[in-house]
Amino acid sequence: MARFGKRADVTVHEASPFNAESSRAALAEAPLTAVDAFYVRNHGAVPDVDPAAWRLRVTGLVERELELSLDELRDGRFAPREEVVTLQCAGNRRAALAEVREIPGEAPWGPGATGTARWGGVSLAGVLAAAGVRAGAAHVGFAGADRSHEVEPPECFGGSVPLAKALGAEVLLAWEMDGSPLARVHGAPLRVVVPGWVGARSVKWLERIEVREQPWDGYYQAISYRLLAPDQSPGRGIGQSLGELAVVADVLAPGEGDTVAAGAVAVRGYAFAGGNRVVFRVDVSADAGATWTRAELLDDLGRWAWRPWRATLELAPGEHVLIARAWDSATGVQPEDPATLWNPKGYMNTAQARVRISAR
Ligand SMILES: Nc1nc2c(c(=O)[nH]1)N[C@H]1C(S)=C(S)[C@@H](COP(=O)(O)O)O[C@H]1N2
Ligand SMILES: [Mo]
Repeated sequence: MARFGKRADVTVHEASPFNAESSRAALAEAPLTAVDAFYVRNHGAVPDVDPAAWRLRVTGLVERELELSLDELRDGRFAPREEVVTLQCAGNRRAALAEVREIPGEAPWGPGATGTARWGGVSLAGVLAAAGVRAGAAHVGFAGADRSHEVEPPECFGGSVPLAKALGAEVLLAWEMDGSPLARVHGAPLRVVVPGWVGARSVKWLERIEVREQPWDGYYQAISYRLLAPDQSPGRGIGQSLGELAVVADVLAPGEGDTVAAGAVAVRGYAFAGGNRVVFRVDVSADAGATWTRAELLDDLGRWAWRPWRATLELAPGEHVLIARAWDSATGVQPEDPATLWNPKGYMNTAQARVRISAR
């Protein structure tokens, strides 16, 4: 059952910790994802943080440790900033990888562990400047107020990004989502938003920023959220720590199993490139990849957001498999096959999504 103000059409993978994803239809509604349909990814219970008593601590390799209240973050000493940012969980569309080979112990996320919102707050860079970053600093860590019991002993959720990314003005400490106060389930009173990076680095219920020499050594970065080769098992430092998202596109409408009128059919979806990359081309196929049609790129929401696209395809009556593939500004292109991307934790499924529809 949906909770935390989410709509009935979200798919709940787990009630506790609460984990839920958007439907393809909800993602297709508008360039910005409705907050009540926006996916939720939690590793522990949603904490109850009293915003009046809450403080953000800035520690580690800094000249001055800081302790900031919400009012102090918002009183103008740091310039307010908004960014339209697509968040995407590294486990988005894991279900397609699980069809290749089982992925035990991981939620079978479909295509809706992603969404786009206008986030409002201040740049992390401004707060780091106020603290003064000391020589030797190379990473900036974030610790949340939630406790995860997926780890023994339980620990807070956390992660870090390299200092160079943390100093980018686009990395936000956000208290607003689409112009409204950030919802509790999305990290109130304050969360990190790291554009272009796996959702896991956008730490919710932020309590502490730690400027470090080394990457975060907690479970969710040192052991989990790492890309492993098919024959590797998770362990401290094994595999590649996830960071920038890879290029990805999906078909959002029509959706899986839909029936449409034969003839000219409007197909819509999104494409997204992580890091500093942008999408420059999207192709769509209605015959399982035998022929491709160039899609029209729609709303440009800025470099940190997905690109909605549309293509018109002539469909004869019968069954069709719709596929989209995106190309990014580093000339990266989505690989074809989930089989080539399979990995033991089922991360970063950027294979071409297949949506089966019928035309009548
Ligand atoms: N404190 C905390 N922050 C967190 C998480 C968490 O479990 N605890 N999950 C992360 C993951 S894996 C993702 S994909 C995003 C999801 O953000 P959302 O729930 O607002 O959509 O939050 C990240 N931040
Ligand atoms: Mo995630």
